[in-house]
Amino acid sequence: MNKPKRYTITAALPYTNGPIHIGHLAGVYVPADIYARYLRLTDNDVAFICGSDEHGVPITIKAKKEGVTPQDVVDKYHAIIKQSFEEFGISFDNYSRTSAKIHHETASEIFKTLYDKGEFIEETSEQLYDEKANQFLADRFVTGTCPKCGNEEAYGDQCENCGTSLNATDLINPKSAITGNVPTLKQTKHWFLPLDKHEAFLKEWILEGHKKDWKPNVYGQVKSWIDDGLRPRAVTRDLDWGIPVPVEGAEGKVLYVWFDAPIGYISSTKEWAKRVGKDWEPYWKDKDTKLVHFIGKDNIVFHCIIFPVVLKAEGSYILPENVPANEFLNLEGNKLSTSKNWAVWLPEYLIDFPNQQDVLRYALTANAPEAKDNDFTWKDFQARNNNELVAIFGNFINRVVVLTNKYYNGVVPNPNEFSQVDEETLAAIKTYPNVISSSIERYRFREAQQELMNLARLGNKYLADEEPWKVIKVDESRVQTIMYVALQIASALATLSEPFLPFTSTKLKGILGLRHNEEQSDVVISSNKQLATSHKIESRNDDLSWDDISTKEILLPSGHQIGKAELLFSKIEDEAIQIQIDKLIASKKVNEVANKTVEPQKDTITFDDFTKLDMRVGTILEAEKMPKAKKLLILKVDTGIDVRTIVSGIAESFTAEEVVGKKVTVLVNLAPRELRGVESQGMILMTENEEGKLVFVNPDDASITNGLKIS
Ligand code: B3M
Ligand code: ZN
Repeated sequence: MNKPKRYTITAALPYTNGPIHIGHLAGVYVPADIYARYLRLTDNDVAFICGSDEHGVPITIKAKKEGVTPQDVVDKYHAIIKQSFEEFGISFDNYSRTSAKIHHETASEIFKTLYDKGEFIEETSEQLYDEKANQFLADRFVTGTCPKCGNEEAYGDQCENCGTSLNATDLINPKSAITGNVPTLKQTKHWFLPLDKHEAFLKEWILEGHKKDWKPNVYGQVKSWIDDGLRPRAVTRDLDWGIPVPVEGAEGKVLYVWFDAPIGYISSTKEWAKRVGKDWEPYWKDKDTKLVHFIGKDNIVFHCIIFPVVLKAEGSYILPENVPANEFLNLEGNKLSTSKNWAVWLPEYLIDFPNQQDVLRYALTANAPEAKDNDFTWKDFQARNNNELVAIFGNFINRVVVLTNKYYNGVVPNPNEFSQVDEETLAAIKTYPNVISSSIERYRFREAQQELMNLARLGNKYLADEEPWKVIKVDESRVQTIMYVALQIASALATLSEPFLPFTSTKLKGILGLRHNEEQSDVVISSNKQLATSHKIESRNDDLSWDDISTKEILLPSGHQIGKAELLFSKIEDEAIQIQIDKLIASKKVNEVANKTVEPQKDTITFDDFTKLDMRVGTILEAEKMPKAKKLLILKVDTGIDVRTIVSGIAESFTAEEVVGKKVTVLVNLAPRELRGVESQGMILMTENEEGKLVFVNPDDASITNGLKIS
């Protein structure tokens, strides 16, 4: 498209069933924020839109588990998510929620329009039903084997292993996620969006139209779905949490969460427009608007096929120009998991690393899973900070500011004659905005950030080569020029770092005495403002725009007063990293215990009851299989009192040879019992480990874990 008149940038609406973690940040929010900030800096009209996705099965499952209502769950996490985004500097123009009235209205309206246009198929079909829970099972209420890749933990709407989008009835061996029951089939009426009917449009729009500009991972996934053949997809559900289906004869049914959630982008835009006194419609309906969806790879089908089909069928909307989905970020070699508590949670990071938002933004971008899954490790995080932010960026700025204060009381000196190196350096600064832009515009944020660091490297190298601290002793006038050139680089860094390191940029502008452009975004300014004011000094220069860096001859003029040196970044010590690693390991353990199912405790007994049990240590002297009995061994056990016969049901776990010589715990005063004609005079205490194998009670055996029952 020609230069867009405006941009609508959306970031996937997070499910409101837990806080944000680094996987969400790396995959969606940091890249989207870099893009939105960059566009604002380059004087574009931008609406950066997000909100909480408050419907859908994961939320009802969480509510059931915690014994609260779905509304309680979403109220709690909406507040937590919204606040952590603000503190982290994600500069949404609006953060809404899908339980908002405006959203219910907008989603209902779009459904109605499609319904009235005859875009849906109404069909009664057999759907999975949980007799015990009295409920239909769709989406994440049901798990089973993926018919495509064989993953045994596929969900009723999607297999996370191969990415295939599924209907619940496609699953092999389905199982209810509520009760564990095998579902039955029951008839119910639903509305289906006939995706197959839109195949030609999708082929032309994506397969032909976006072959070159969409990321290969996105394009490839979409192509394979289309090639596999599209099928009608139900857009309603039998559930009591969601947006009621706004047509007659649909009582007790709600819109499918993936029908309503993307419409959340539209309702959030409406909410924003109303608040700032704008018209929302051009942001969604004008052909000169560039619509870009930032999402994770598991959301591709919904954003590239289903939502566009809805928009197209509605008729008055534009389609996304690009959907730059990222791959997944792993953590210390394992898949991030909310349920397994294997994650770095944003609210915790913000507490553990105060005022270090930019370090995490930097590390996540440096290691972003743009083309393939990537791994976040705390060691890498530390190295990125210490070896790059501190040693390169921070070090350069610190030297420039300290020396300018030392030699010139913080006043930018007058340059004298430029050497060839000076000229080249000044010319090189001017190339950076374009280089970085070109990467950002192709959604290559890692590359863009590397280029930013290259500018800091250029600064470091310039100072190291020119050695003003030595030259000052022999040629004071040369040092004026050197410091002038170095200050120009510092000033360029202050502007060009803004999309990537917004807090650092604000701080650096403060140090350099550049006025921060406070109109950039309302959300983030609130958190950046404290920084800006804490560094307030006489501002004489307006903030520079992105293009100023390549077009203005002078970025920081002679005579301009800068502030005192202050560290932009500080070293992260090994201890701080170890704390995080220990925390991860501990939280995983706690979670394993919490998720383990142990048999409930039996009724309390008295001490007298207990003293009735006579347990002794014994040794198995002989063992033989009970003829024609799969489970039984006949043992001769030395109990210390006597040698007696005990019949034990352990033959499926041990051979007779294996147990001879083993020390065991024996309940010796259990009333004798006859088993297959042999009298058993006691009982050996055993436990069953998690694999279902019987084992002797030996605390040193690693397979014996807490809570296993001794019997
Ligand atoms: N809430 C899925 C997710 O968090 C979903 C995104 C909705 S975007 C409209 O992965
Ligand atoms: Zn699969």
